[in-house]
Amino acid sequence: MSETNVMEPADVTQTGVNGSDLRLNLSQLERRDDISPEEFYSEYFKARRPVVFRNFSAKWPARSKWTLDYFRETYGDIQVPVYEEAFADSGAAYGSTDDRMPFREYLDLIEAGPTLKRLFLFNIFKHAPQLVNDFDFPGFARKWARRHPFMFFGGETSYVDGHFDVDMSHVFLTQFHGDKRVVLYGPEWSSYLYRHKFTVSHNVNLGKPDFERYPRLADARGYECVLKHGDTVYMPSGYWHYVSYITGGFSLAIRSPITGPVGRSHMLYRVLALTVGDYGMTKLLGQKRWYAKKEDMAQRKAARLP
Ligand SMILES: O=C(O)CCC(=O)C(=O)O
Repeated sequence: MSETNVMEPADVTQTGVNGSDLRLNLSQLERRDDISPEEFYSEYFKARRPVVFRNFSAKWPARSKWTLDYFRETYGDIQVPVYEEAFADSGAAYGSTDDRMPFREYLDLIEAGPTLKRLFLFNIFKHAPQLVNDFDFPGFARKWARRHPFMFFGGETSYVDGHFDVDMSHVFLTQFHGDKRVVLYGPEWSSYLYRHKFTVSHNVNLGKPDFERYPRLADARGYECVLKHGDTVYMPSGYWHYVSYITGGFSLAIRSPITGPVGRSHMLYRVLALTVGDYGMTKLLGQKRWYAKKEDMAQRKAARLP
């Protein structure tokens, strides 16, 4: 995606909410009640501009039907993959876990109080395909998007480190239960966020940023919002997102793949960089040494920024 496509935040207020660090240069994300498909396409989708919709899910049966009790009672026996380790600082991949438990137990856990345990990119539809009848795909979501809706669950205090999605999809993340804070940065800020070479992630904890180690973070301009029941955030392709759970809760992500030859080649490049470049270097140097090298390269690159 070309960097000139990305609109810059107009109103940088520096007013963080819900514990956000005021030294991060974040403006509150615009919230819209009703947007026509035409307006969404020209003002947001084409302009790669994030926004919070209040009514995206207004007519979905899921809006009132999908509750902790509903999932516990109907799908409580499913064995779910549970994540805990954040990948910042650890060198851990965010796409794998061996930890499993019955869905019922997991939901009890996030209802009981703070826990770092999360369900990430959880494909509940594999177990319960009928659940897709509880929501509508937006008109532009073609076959691929319809096959790849995912759910995300997390306990109070859990968080997902900053990253952007390797498939470069546009994401519509709708909140059903609880509140979560979402921080977004456009792809043009990657060097200021100390992105690790070949990857879609960094070593920065945007929840507790270390400005001594990452001074250029303060120069990146992003957005933040708090998603509540019924809100949907539109995250344009290539946008960095950091998510923290203010209370235990869950959401549904509908993803729309990037289209056009430029978008597709960008996606292919990202997938190749990660699968060949990053994994290849990990094999060659070992996880620890390669991670230290990526961090060093990110630091050097940020130091050269104007
Ligand atoms: O809401 C979450 O837990 C994470 C969302 C996310 O990373 C995504 O939609 O790509």
